[in-house]
Order: sequence, then C-alpha cells, then structure tokens
Amino acid sequence: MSVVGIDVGFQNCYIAVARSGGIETIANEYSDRCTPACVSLASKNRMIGNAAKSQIITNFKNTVHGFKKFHGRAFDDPFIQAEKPKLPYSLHKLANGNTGIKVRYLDEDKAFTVEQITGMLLTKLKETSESALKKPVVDCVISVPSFFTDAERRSVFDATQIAGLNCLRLINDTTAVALAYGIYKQDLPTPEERPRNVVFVDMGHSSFQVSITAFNKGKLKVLATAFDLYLGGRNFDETLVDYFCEEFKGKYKLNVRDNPRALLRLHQECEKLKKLMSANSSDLPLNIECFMNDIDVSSRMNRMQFEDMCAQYLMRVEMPLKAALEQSKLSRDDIYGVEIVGGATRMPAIKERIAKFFGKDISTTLNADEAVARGCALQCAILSPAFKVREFSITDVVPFPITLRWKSPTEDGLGECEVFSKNHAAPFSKVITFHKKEPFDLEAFYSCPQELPYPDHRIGCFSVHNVVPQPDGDSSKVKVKVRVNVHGIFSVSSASLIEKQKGEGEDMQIDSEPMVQNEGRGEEQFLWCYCIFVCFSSQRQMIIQDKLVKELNDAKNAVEEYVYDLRDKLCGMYEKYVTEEDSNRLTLMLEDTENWLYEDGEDQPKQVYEEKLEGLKDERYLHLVAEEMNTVEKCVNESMGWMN
Ligand code: ATP
Ligand code: K
Ligand code: MG
Repeated sequence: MSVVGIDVGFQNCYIAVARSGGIETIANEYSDRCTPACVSLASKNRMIGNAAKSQIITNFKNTVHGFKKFHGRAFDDPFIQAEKPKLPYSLHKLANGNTGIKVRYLDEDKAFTVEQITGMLLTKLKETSESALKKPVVDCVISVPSFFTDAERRSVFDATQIAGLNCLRLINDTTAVALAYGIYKQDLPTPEERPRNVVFVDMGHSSFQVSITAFNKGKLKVLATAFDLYLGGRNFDETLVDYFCEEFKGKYKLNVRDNPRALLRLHQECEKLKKLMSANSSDLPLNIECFMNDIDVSSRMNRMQFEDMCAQYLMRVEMPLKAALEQSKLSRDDIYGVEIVGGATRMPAIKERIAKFFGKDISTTLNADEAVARGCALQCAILSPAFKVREFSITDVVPFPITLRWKSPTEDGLGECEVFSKNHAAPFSKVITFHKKEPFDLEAFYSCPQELPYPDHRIGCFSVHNVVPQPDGDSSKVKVKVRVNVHGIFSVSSASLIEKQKGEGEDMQIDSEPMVQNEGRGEEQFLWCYCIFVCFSSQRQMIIQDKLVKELNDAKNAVEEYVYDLRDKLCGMYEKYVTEEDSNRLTLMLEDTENWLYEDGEDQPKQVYEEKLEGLKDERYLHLVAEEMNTVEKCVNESMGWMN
C-alpha cells in the first residue's frame, strides 16, 4: 500500500511519500520537486506539469493553468465570469451548466470538465509517485483550501477518481501544515495542560489562508480558520503587469493586451521580477527582447515602488488574521508562535504585516513549499494500516454553518435547524430524531449566504423514504444521521424508523454527540434515504465515461503493442526457431493488422479489439515456437546448473 500526500496548488503541486526513513518530498522526471499545475493539449498528445508549462506561450490556447478554483462552479458563476477575460484559453458552458475548458486536442475541438483537467494533472502526479516508490500508487491524501465548499470538494474528489486514486482524505491546506508542524514535536503540553496555540498562515498564488490550532501531546484541534479567497501571489504579478502595460503603451506605443503571447511573457517576467524584489531592495531591471513587433523593451522597478503599487493588497493581509484571532477567542498573548508557508509569504511586506499584527517574530521553520504535501503524506500514513506512525488525532472545523430544512405540520409549514455551527468540530456525525407519519425531504444549505464565498448556498436535498405511522395512527420516531465526513463533505448518511415511545411529542430533537450506528436494538428499521440532488451533482457519469474510454484505448493499444512485440521477436529471439517462409507469413499478418488499426479498425468497440488480439495470440504456430524455446532454455539452464 502506498502512502502519498499531494498538495494540489493553484500554481504548484508537491508530492510527499512515506519511505522507510520517514516522510520525504519527491522530485519528478525533471528533478524538480515542484510540478506546475498545468495541462497542455496538442494535436498528437497531451503534456502535463513541467512539459506543459513550457507550452504556455507557444500553445497558449490549449495550455490550461489556473483552473483549481473552477472546481464545482457553474459557468455563470460570477467568479468564473470574472476570470474568463483574463485567461489565454477559452471557457465554455457545458450542457449541465458547469464550466467546461475548451481546447483543441487530437485535432478535435473538445470541452473538458475541470474534473477531467485536474484528473489529468493527478494522473501525472500519480505516475511521478509511482516511479519514485517503484510500485503502484492508489491510496493518497490530497489538500484543498479550507474555504472549499461541498460542491468544490466533491468536484476535487471526482477528479481523484478519474485519476484512479483512492483519496483517503481531502485535508485542508492549513491543517496539513499543522500536522507537519506538530507530529514530531516532543515538547507539546500534556492533554491536561493548557494547549500550545499556533497560528498557521499560507499565502499561495491564488489565496490567503489562516488557521489557529491548539496542540497537546498526540493531538491537534483547529480552533478557527479565516481566509481571503482573492489574495495571493498572482495579484502582485498582475499589478506589475498592469503597470508595465501602461508604461509600454506610452514608451513604445505597444498595446500589449492585444497580444496574448506578449502578455503571457510579460506575466512570466513580472513574476520573476517580483521574486527578485523579495531578496533585493535595490533598483532592478526588466528586459524582454523581441517582445512585440520586434521591439525590445526594458524598464526598472524597486521594492519600495512595488509595495506602494500593491498597497491595496497589502492592506488586506490583516483582516483574516484578525478574524481568525477573534473566532478563536484567544488574545495575542495566548499565541505561542506564528508559522508561515506558501510562496507568496516570501515577500518581505507580507511577513512584516503578519509579524506586526501578532506582535512577535514569525517562524519560517517549516518548508514554505513542501509543508502542505508533507502534512498530507503524514495524514495518509496515519490512515494507512500498512504504515506505523505516531498516534496523532486531528480535529478540524466546519468553515461555514450548515442548516437543515424540512416540511413540518407545525411552525408555518417549515421546520429548520442549524445542524453544524461555524467552527464546529469535523469530521462529526449527529443524530436527529423526527416524529413523522410519512416520507419527508431534508434540504441542506449553508446558513449564511452573505458570508459564503460561493453563489449557491444549497448543499443538497435528501429524501427519507418508507416512513409510515404507528399501528395506532401516531407518528413514528425517525432517527436521521447527518455527517460532515473526513473530506469536509456534508451528507445525510442514514435514517432508521424506531418504535414509538409514549410521551414524546416534539417534531424534532438533536443529539449532538456522535452516536454509534447499529445499536443492535431490535426495533430499528433501516429506511431508504437518498440524495435527490447535490448542487452541481458529482460527475459519476463522466467518470464512468472516462473509464470506458480508457478501457477501449487500452484494448486497442494492446493489439498495437502485440504487433510491435511480435515483430521485434521475429527478428530477435524467435529468429532461430522460425523458417523464413513462416516468418514472412507472420510479418504479413502483422502488417495487415497494423493497416487495419489505422483504417477499419480505427474506431471499433472494445470487444472487436479483444477478439482481434485473441485471434493473433491463437496462431498455433507461435505456441509451438514458444514451447520449443522454453525447452531449449530449460536445457540450457539445466546444463548451467550442472556447471555450478
Ligand atoms: P494556492 O495555495 O493559492 O493554491 P500554490 O500552492 O500553487 O497556490 P505556492 O506554490 O504556495 O502557491 O506559491 C506560489 C506563489 O508564490 C506565486 O505567486 C509565486 O510567484 C510566489 N512566490 C514564490 N517565491 C516567491 C518569492 N521569493 N517572492 C515572492 N513571491 C514568491
Ligand atoms: K503549493
Ligand atoms: Mg498552496
């Protein structure tokens, strides 16, 4: 069993694995531990990661990056609509209203779902882990931003399935970092002592996340999370891009925004300049040769100037820090340390603001790029029975409160109850008891639409079936189990009918302690409870479709491989055993098959390829050859045995 943790970033992905020596981050085939979140589709093939990144400018229409936040979002979503004009590739409204990514692939126009694109990226990351571990990788833990809602999490989860991964947990970025911080600490307070409270701050390319976590020996408990969804390294790149576009308009009469390639190049150069400015406060040059219309451009910038230009973004650093501290109900003095990760926290101005807010030096002991992946791998190790790791319990939080609503004979026809409050512990199950005479629906939604960084506050509608009155005509007691699972996804997981006990008349009652399922009481009767809809419902159909396509391709490839393999053998190891006449006959057969594959056999059902392969393998003559070879080999081996 594999133990793999993957940080799927907006810009950069990292993989950590467990090996005998412990947790380590691994490099891809370019000896790079960072794999760009980039997928490039072309007329002959697709490229993923570093190879795709090198296509960003040359094949800009079909090179997809910056797609992480499209997960679970409809095409009409304001966020998607705001991103759309900034993208070098096209988005497209899919039949179900979801966001499709339109590219030209294998000389055809295609609209991929974001699950498919992330699925491709994850497939690449899976392969990288497999070549490092030298064994198949299935089990893994993957990070998501703590602010991802149900629909976003479901969508990422679907992508993991497309990639053939078994995601044991979708873990929040900052929680993964907290685990990487805490699990090896020898000096944490005992469970009886006051916990050690640590702030974790992660600013990546697209967003800013903060969590405050309490540590005791053997456990961590997230107290609060806060975020700015739209504040990340890319805002600072864009600020520079805007500035130089303006400057070059005046200085060189260039309209950079009209030229996607030039604009992409400027983006890359601005990001480099931004990074240089983190280490260097002096005046730095920006030079791009043959930038546009054969013109070389050049300019200068320094950190102070840059920070002035970015004042509106720097101002926003404090808000999530403040929000997290308030929610945790701690004071600054209760904070033991502030740990920062994420590439964008390397900017001195960001560090200064964080340090100033908490009134203490910030710590950069964690690896800013790899901490999330390491935490994911640690969580995977904890969950994997195959790997021995220190016991460590993790309690996360529900980021947005969740309410259930149902039809009720009382209360103006509707009953409503907040089942998970903000920062409620997660994963967590609750049992809610209803008194009902007939089947009913439970509608789940996020309670505070105005706080929700997502346009649709509905989560799903769950139907509880087969509810009947008691023989005496009274209501039956129905126990419904609701749950926020390890992935942070909400569901109504089961319902059961319980014989009525006299003297209880309320319509609904909630048990807030997690209850053991199957108490073994004879009077419980399991009820059908299923989900009518989940917003932007998970894409099972697509996954099935992808699987079918893959199986079909595999079957076709198997025929092709067989042809190549046998052809090699005929001029190689079989040569001695096959007469020229037979060899010619077989070569002709292979040629026919190959031609067929490119003509009539181009587009056939899976079964046809399977039969073709069987037919080829059935060639009796080859069995004889193989048999003869085996006998010869055996004799050789035996004689070698004699010699030893
Ligand atoms: P997200 O967490 O938003 O999904 P991500 O995980 O891909 O994104 P990171 O890899 O943590 O993001 O950080 C990438 C960002 O950090 C980019 O904007 C990059 O330009 C920025 N960055 C990296 N190094 C530096 C540096 N030395 N100075 C300034 N910015 C930097
Ligand atoms: K990352
Ligand atoms: Mg990140």
